[in-house]
Amino acid sequence: MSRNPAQRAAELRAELAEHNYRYHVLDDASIPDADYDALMCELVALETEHPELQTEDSPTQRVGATASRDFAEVVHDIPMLSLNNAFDDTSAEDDAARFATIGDFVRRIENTLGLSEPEFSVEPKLDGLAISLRYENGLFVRGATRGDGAKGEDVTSNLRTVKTIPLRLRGSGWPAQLEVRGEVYMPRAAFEAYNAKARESGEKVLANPRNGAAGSLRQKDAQETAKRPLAFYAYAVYLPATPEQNLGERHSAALAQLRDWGFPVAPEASTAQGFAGLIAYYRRIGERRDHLPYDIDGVVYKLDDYAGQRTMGFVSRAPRWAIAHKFPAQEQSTELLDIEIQIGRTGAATPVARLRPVQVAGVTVSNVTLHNADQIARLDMRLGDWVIVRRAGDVIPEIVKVIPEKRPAGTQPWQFPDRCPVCDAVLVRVQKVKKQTKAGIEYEEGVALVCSGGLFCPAQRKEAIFHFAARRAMDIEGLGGEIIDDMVELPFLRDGEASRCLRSPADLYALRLDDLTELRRLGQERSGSVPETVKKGKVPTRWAENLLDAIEKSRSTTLERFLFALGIRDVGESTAKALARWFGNLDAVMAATLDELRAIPDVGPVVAGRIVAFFAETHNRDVIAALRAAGVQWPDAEPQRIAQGVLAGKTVVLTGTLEALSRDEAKEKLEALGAKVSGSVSKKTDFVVAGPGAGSKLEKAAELGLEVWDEERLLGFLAEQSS
Ligand code: 9MJ
Repeated sequence: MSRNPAQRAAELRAELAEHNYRYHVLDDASIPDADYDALMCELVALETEHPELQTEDSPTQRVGATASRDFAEVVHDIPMLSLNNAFDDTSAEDDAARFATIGDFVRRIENTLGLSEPEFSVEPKLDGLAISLRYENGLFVRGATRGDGAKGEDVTSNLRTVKTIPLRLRGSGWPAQLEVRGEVYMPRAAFEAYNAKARESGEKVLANPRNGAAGSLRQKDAQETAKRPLAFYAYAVYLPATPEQNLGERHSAALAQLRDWGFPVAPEASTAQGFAGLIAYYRRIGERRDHLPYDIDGVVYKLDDYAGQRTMGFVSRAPRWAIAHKFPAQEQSTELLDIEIQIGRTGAATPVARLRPVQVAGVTVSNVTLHNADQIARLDMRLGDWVIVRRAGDVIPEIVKVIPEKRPAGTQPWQFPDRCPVCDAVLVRVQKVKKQTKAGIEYEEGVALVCSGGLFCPAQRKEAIFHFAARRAMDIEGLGGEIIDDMVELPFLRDGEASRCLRSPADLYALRLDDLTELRRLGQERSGSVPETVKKGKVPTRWAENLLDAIEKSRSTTLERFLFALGIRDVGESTAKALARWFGNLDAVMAATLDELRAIPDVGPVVAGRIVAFFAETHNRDVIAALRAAGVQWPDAEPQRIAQGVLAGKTVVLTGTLEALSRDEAKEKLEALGAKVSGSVSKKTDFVVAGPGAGSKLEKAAELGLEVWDEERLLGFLAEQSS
């Protein structure tokens, strides 16, 4: 930053002009509003201190950016005002200090007009696009954007598509010429619905409702605008024929009149008395902000009495009789310091952004959970980047975008690590199931990564041991959640000279009575509930003996229970049973290849992948070896490789396009029923499933006289099997 005020002012002017252009002309804000406001404040302060630095083209001297060339220019007969903004000093101790700017605003009016506690029209400050509507003899004739306040763009045909803008005024008594101003906005629900549809059809989604409104109004094709769910609220009215006059005497009454003529006015618009009334309104609307059907970024106070407004007049281009009181910003920019991977209890790897702490809507944010690797790639987040953090109301903070202009040199795209940061096992990619219906499985967007070190990863230890001990797994009675918590957190286990926590299920089989009494002692000490009897040296050992018995009993088990107890992702009891039957012994299961596993009727490709990844981890194999060494055993059996599905022994060929199912899904389902799905038609084929566009395979099937199913028949058949 340059020290020289003239240089700094020039820098600020250039920077603000660029942001202005991007925001108003390109509808692509490059920095959050709060950053823009801060730059503007700095420039205003510099120019106030050094008036000689003020230039004609300074952004402090106008309202917006120049109009884009795509639309005809409209000169506003009555300039479109901008409002001065008031921001809270959130570090202030009391309301007077926190709302000092509002206090000054009210006092100035009171002093100038010799009033106390004047009446204000109070309105929500919509976050949309300001426009001006001209009516002649009750008919809508022209609509324009604000542009720079003096000149805007003629967007009449686009505005005609906005359903809440009256094309003809209702009632009577309107002046021959009327200019109504207000905000075009996109209601939140409409924005969500629009984006959901756009996402589905692969079209571009809108960044936020404000961008949505601005972009929609700038469409060159009004039919395009008509597709966007825009709405309008009126908040000002002028008489172009007699610009020195107002409509009636009070602004609140003029708004009521506009309502009668058919204009929508925000239902939250009201009146309030004096400073206290304004602050009460600000708080009331602030509380309702997240529940309003539209986005607002503050409230607006306007002296209600028009005569008073005329007396107060203007400074620069902003009125002295009105002010916008902004809510603390919901978006802030900050630096992305790191992306760390957290491993959850079940092994799910979640990336978390570590940020330089920043205040967002009144709360300090330093960590933001990211959805998945795809989100990081889509936003192209890189370490050292400046990012925009958004926190709206109760919503969890999120990173909405990277500021490309602020990217330091030499950054690299972020790569999801291959290995678990806690235990170094391989992270495997999985698709999370959103819902499962008869028609098939619906997956969540993007892939998730999961640590495959289930048996030994410290992050997953509790869950792994809990599952291992479960009734339907190793059935260790008495080994429940709280004891497991203590076991993996307290150093109760004597290991040579030192003591340590339980690390894996294999450790269970080495436990001795005094380990468990030590565990009980440490647990009671931690919770501060050591009974008197224990203090006196009497340790009850009954529960410990029972637990040791239960552990002992679990040593003799079955292969299917043992396989289930390992906690391999997606290997439930029935898959464990299928594996046990198919292979007969553990070594064969551990050595099985993907293809061998996929031959089992109950095992699809995803589950097969999980099994292979699990046994590929040396640490998992070590824990299994330790369990066996500790005497955990089961009877082996002869492999029983009989496919049991209804399609066992049948060969099926899929051809053409299927609509309700993908090819892979159809294949998986048929295989689950025991079928072998083959790529080519031969005499051995039992039947062919053909969708539209089927070619030579269908011909061949006809030649061989094979049975041919359409997709409907397949779906019917599958539904029958699963019902
Ligand atoms: C918004 N944005 O909701 C004004 N505004 O009045 C309201 N803007 C305004 N009033 C004069 N409610 C200039 C701008």
